[in-house]
Amino acid sequence: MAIDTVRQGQIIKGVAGKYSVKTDNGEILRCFARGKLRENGALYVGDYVDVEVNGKECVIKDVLPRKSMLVRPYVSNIDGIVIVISPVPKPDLLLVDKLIISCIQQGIDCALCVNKCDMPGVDELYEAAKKEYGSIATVILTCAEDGRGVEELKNIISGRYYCLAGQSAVGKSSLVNALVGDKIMETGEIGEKSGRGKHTTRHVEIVEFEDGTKIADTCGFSMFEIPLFDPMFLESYYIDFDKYRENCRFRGCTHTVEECCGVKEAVELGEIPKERYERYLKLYEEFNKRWEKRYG
Ligand SMILES: Nc1nc2c(ncn2[C@@H]2O[C@H](COP(=O)(O)OP(=O)(O)OP(=O)(O)O)[C@@H](O)[C@H]2O)c(=O)[nH]1
Ligand SMILES: [Mg+2]
Ligand SMILES: [Zn+2]
Repeated sequence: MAIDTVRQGQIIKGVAGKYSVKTDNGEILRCFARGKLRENGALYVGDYVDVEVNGKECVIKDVLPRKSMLVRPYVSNIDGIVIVISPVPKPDLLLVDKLIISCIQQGIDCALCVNKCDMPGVDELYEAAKKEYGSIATVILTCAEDGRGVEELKNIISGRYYCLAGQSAVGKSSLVNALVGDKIMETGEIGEKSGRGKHTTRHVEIVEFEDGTKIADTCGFSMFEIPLFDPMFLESYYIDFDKYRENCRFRGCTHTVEECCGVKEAVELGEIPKERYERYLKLYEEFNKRWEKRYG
């Protein structure tokens, strides 16, 4: 059969091998993938693709080069991440640290949103978040229920394409609804006993505003391993250590066992939060173990 046209567009949703591709003129094509692109993990939400249109049949046949890509959450071409935490479920700041490393690796922006500001314990969490991450990311306080801080979030993402990321049930989909002003995303509940979320969102989906701003709602997660690299480079992704690194006596100091270490001194003086540094040590340890076993 002759090919009618080849169209270009962006994948805005992918569920079970079916993709929604939005073309430049706003049309949504329902597509399947071809050949190698059918394999798991070959296509990301956010990908710009070439689509062959044959009457009613639309087939993705090519992916254009990606500007950025993340595996957790699974998105591409984003300009930045809004990491969401809340008092419940209990925040996992090691997960936040890892997401920030991913942002720096990909050269994209990072904001931290402390959601559910109507809940007890949020002030302490917000203060801790500003202390730990204030020099790395914009930290904001929001409430998806009553709309507090949502305007500020809108300003951060304005004119760009961000994804929301974080644990299940922190309120990512609720924030998308608050931004849109309508309940377009399904939201979940928190288990009474476990205090954990139930993984309500099962696929990534991009929502676009009239001014071209885009936000991707994503699936919550609690486990995430950064792709392995030599542990000696881990510290270079801690940009809040930058100011103190020059005070280290040894070049290539990992700020772990070395003497005369500027980073350790800054921790002693309270300039680098102790909790952030201790999580760095934990991640460094994890990386070392994985690095030693890298050949099986
Ligand atoms: N009190 C309060 N509850 C909120 C707020 N935002 C979200 N919630 C509640 O938190 C629960 C989880 O919200 P979701 O938006 O489904 O969370 P999610 O991060 O999208 O979760 P996953 O899709 O599983 O990753 C729901 O019961 C929401 O009503 C908020 O600002 N304040
Ligand atoms: Mg959700
Ligand atoms: Zn050092």
